[in-house]
This record gives sequence, structure tokens and C-alpha cells, in this order.
Amino acid sequence: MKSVHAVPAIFIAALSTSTLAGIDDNLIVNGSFEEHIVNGSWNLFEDIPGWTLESGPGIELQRGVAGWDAYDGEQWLELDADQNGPGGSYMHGEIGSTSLSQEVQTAVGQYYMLTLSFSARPGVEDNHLVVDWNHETIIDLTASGIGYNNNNWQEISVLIEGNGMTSKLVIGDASVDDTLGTFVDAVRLVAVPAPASLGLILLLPLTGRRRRR
Ligand SMILES: [Ca+2]
Ligand SMILES: [Ca+2]
Ligand SMILES: [Ca+2]
Repeated sequence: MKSVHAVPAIFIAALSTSTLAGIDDNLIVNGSFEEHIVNGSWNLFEDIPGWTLESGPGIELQRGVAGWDAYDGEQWLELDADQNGPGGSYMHGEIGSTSLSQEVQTAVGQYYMLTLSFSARPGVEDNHLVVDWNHETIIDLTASGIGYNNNNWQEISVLIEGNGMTSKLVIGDASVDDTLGTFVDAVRLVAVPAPASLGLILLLPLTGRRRRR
């Protein structure tokens, strides 16, 4: 019989993610935005493997802009993209805010941990990430890059229940639409054990079961 320990749920969630991180079990294609390979420090694409442009002018991938670091690999996404690419200069009123989607088949009763890394653009105050899963907002976060001279990645995890159908993930920018802000890297969706087992672990101390010392 397994021994049971009361552990904070957040620790269990983190453990589940990190335990599985070494295996190539990510259901998201190109979640680290390493394709297409950027020639130079950034570029604008109509499409990239795995992702569909839902709204906005194009998909902007960055690679070592200003010496900044990716969270994973060499490249990341700037969700407030660009209208005319690296060859074009800034146009008055230029817009950049984009949203990207990816569809994933999920299984009924299976739980998944969605994890991604979000950073403000260094020096830019207004960065605003919104993530929807099947048209429901599951992440809505802002961050300021004022005072930073490198990316300041924070990892966010959300537990999702599968529904047996094709599910849609949308990551989007809600910052001021000005071509600057809202970096994303390392999007992962990984099957994890049902939270019922986690709930059981958490509830055990409340049922009056004594713990040995
Ligand atoms: Ca990456
Ligand atoms: Ca941009
Ligand atoms: Ca912006």
C-alpha cells in the first residue's frame, strides 16, 4: 500500500509537471516557438508549424533580440507583433496585437496541465496575456518590463479537464496595440493524473485519520 502524505496542492501540481517534463509528451506542436528558425534576431511569419494566426498582422518570433534570453531553446513569441517585418520601419499607427490558436484532441476524464512561460518585454510597461481554452479565459495576466534588461520569465500552470473532443487553445495579446509587448515561450500541455487522487490526499487529514509521528 502506498503511503500518503499531506502535501500542498500547488506542490503536487508542480511535481506532476516537472516529473513529466523530461519525456516528450507535450501535446502542443512547436510550443517553444523554435520553428520557423529566425534568420537574424526577429521575423514576421504568416504561419508557423502547429499554430494558426487568429487575429492580427502576423506571427512575430524573436531570437536573441538585444541579447535577451528565451525561456526554452533559442526563440520566443512576441504577441504584440508587427505589420511590416524587420525590413520596414515603424509606421504611424502601426498595429501588432495578435492571437494564435492550436487545436488539441483531449480524452474524456483525462486531466491535462497547461504550462507556459510569460515575460514582459524589457523596458515596456504594458504587457497583457490572455489565454482561452474552448472560449473560456483561463489566464489573464499583466506584467511590466520597466527596470529589466533581460526577459523575466514566469511559468504559469493551469489544470484542464479533457472533454473527448477537439479543444481549442488561444493565446492572445491584450496590451495597447503598438507592436511591443507580451512574450510567450514553452507552451506545454501534458496529461496528468486525475485531481481526484490529489483531492483524496488533501482530504485525508480532515477525515480524522491520525498521522504517525
Ligand atoms: Ca523557445
Ligand atoms: Ca513586436
Ligand atoms: Ca503593446
